[in-house]
Amino acid sequence: MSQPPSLALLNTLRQLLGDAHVLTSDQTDLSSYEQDWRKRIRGKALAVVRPANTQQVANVIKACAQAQVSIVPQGGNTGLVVGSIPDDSGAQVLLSLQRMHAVRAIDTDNLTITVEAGCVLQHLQHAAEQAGFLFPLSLGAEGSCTIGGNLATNAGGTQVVRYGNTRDLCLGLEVVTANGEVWHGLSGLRKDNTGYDLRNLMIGSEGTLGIITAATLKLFPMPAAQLTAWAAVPSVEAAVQLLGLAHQHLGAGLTGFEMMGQFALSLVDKHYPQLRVPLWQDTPYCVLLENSDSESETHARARFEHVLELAFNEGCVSDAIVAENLGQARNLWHIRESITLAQADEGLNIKHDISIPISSIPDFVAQTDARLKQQIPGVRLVNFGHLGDGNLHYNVQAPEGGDTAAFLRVHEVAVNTCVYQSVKQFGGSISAEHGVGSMKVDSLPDYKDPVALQMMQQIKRALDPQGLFNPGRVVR
Ligand code: FAD
Ligand code: 2HG
Ligand code: ZN
Repeated sequence: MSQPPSLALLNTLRQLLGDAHVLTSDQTDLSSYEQDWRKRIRGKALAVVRPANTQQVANVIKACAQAQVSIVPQGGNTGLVVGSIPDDSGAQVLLSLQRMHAVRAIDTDNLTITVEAGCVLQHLQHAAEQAGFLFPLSLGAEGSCTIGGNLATNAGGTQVVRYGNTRDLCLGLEVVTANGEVWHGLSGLRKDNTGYDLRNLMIGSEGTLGIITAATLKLFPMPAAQLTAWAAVPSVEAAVQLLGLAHQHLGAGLTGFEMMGQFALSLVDKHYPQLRVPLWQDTPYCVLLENSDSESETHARARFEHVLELAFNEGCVSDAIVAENLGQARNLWHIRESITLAQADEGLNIKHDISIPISSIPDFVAQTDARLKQQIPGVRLVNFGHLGDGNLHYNVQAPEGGDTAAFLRVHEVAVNTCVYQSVKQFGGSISAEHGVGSMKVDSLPDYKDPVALQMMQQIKRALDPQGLFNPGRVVR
């Protein structure tokens, strides 16, 4: 008697990878693979497979393609749009890249590093640092997210104002295609106009077009000094004005510009009082600025103080501190990076990751705040993010003391519609850096140019005709 197809596939996968690297729920607790980071959704995989090298990934894809079983790639599972967990069918294979974490090469003359997709971002940063260079991608989840996941989502983070998104940091990719072939695109070239840009097509495709197995990335010189300042600003307009001054007077030295609303900071103060959030009580917004200098700390400090002095005189800063040492600077960044956790501690909430032309952000915030406050009396807005990139995390928390689950049930759809309509009005995007995943896939037709969406669907069909790579994510 022949085996059921799923059992036959499991046996093939075990032959390809060894029993220890094909995990099933009858033997292993798979919750860390099957549940999203926010613990809002739990799927069920046929199996979690953990290949050790590119050839094994290719073999897994071929076996799954033959069995017509779909595949969900996963790195650190820190994504915030539910794109890296299986659906609840129990029929999908979850492909974890975590065992593929090697640094393959560093070329100090070409200023490049080549790493495998499962390399954790923080390890990559350390490897670059040990070689005397900077790999500038930085985000709150860097201790567990992987470079493969960063590339697949085109992650942003806190250095984009100077160095760009993950896409801007990548020169070459190695990718396994939907029929199990390997595209050897690990070029360290800064110029290559030999046709369509497949690298940039794969970046940001969230596992729907190919499995990224390795990447060649740009390295940068280490700055001689990095200074961090924390400024109280009287309004969003003032924060935008401060950004203009910082661009004008720090030039390429401006490497970070984050804005944080008073309520967002009050949550950090409430849940992590040991972090001692400065200046938040008497101001609607605070700004975190970073100045990287290729000369010296004295030079950096003088330039920073000059900008802040101008800002005081123009009235766009009411108070400010410049970190005296690395420990203080780290603490200020730690406060910024703790908002997500503090918000989770406060209870279930609605997240938005939006971008708007920077010039329109003050009006966007004023109008959307007013609409939401009218729609839901007592609603609490957790507004923070990468103002230097025009990217806000315009998150929405239930009124104090309310039933948070009921809040989501009753208000989530209407809140999303209100925020997205406002984003549309101001010419923005409903996903700036986190991606589409399954959370935003049904909203895309309302907010994306229809011709662009059609081309995306055509590309998906061309590169993954069986629809086996992360189905139901990004495009339907
Ligand atoms: P996963 O979550 O495992 O996967 C994300 C997506 O990529 C999924 O669609 C998955 O299928 C696909 N994928 C993963 N690996 C591969 C691969 N090798 N090949 C093909 N597809 C693959 N994001 C930002 O942009 N900026 C931030 O500032 C930021 N801060 C965060 C802070 C916190 C506390 C948390 C929890 C998350 C934050 N994120 C941020 C979101 C998240 O960390 C990023 O999206 C990150 O890039 C995901 O990496 P990962 O390895 O965890 O990917
Ligand atoms: C950040 O910038 C992340 O800290 C997470 O992108 C945003 O928690 C969020 O909404
Ligand atoms: Zn962010």
